[in-house]
Amino acid sequence: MITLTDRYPTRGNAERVIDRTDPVVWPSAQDAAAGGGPWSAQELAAYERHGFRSVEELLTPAEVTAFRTEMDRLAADRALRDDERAVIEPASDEVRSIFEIHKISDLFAGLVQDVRLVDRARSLLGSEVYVHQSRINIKPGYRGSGFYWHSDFETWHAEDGLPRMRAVSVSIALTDNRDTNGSLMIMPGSHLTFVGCAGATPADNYKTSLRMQEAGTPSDHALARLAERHGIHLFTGPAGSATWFDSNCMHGSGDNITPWPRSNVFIVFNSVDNTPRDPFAAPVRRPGFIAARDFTPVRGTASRAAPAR
Ligand code: 6CS
Ligand code: FE
Repeated sequence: MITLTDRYPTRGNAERVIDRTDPVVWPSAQDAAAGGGPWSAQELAAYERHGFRSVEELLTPAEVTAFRTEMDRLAADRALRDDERAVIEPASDEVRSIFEIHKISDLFAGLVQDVRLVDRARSLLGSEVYVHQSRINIKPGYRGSGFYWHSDFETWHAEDGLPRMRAVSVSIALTDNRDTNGSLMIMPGSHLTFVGCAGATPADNYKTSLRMQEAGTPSDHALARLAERHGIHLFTGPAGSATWFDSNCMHGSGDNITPWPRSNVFIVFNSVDNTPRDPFAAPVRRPGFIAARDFTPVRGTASRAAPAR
């Protein structure tokens, strides 16, 4: 039997910090830039260096209104609240996240196929892409809880079995992301370092990690080293703006005690050449609503939410 090398060992007895051995922008993307793809050569170079790229007004105000109304409808759905795909805030009974929204909602199903998202993901990953995970993080006002520092890839490698760093998240603001309401923070350049975390993955970890992540979080020492070297960038922007960020960026966000919700939709595109193997550091793989088992490439069409121009 062929045993797959684990390029990124994690969740052993001790923390291990190693260099990334995967490309950030995969080979064919440069051709796309040369051939007038969705990103310019300068944008690809900046993404390579920092691990992220933001786009102003990806969605029109009318589209933002449509998606936010749909988000409110989903969050108010009592049946969905009892569904495993809805994660409830620890300090209130409000919804913290809703997963697999592209399977629950027709409107969000259209968004994950939208060329404005798909073409940019294909260009960065250098291949056809499918949706590994979709979610809304509502982060309500007053008692919206944050997300501690982590690398998404560390979890998607350890618990979902993604072998390589060939996935990208796009975070789209559905409410204004302010400097006060718990907006996303990324350490620019941290995607080039992999922090293999100490501590084994507990059974059924996802049942607690989606509310408060413990396994797979770096030590204070490792975080201090990364923060000293890279600094911390806070992503603020009006509803409708978007940020694409590499799967291995060290990122997190604070609690929200302001009256203003910080609600974003996140879509994770994975390369069809990077489909999951067995988990690299977990007893069993996570359920399909967090780690898709449908690897059908997204087609890339005009969004149904976009008003006729
Ligand atoms: O475990 C996961 O897949 C999720 N957890 C976090 C903190 N970010 C990525 C993803 O939503
Ligand atoms: Fe994350």
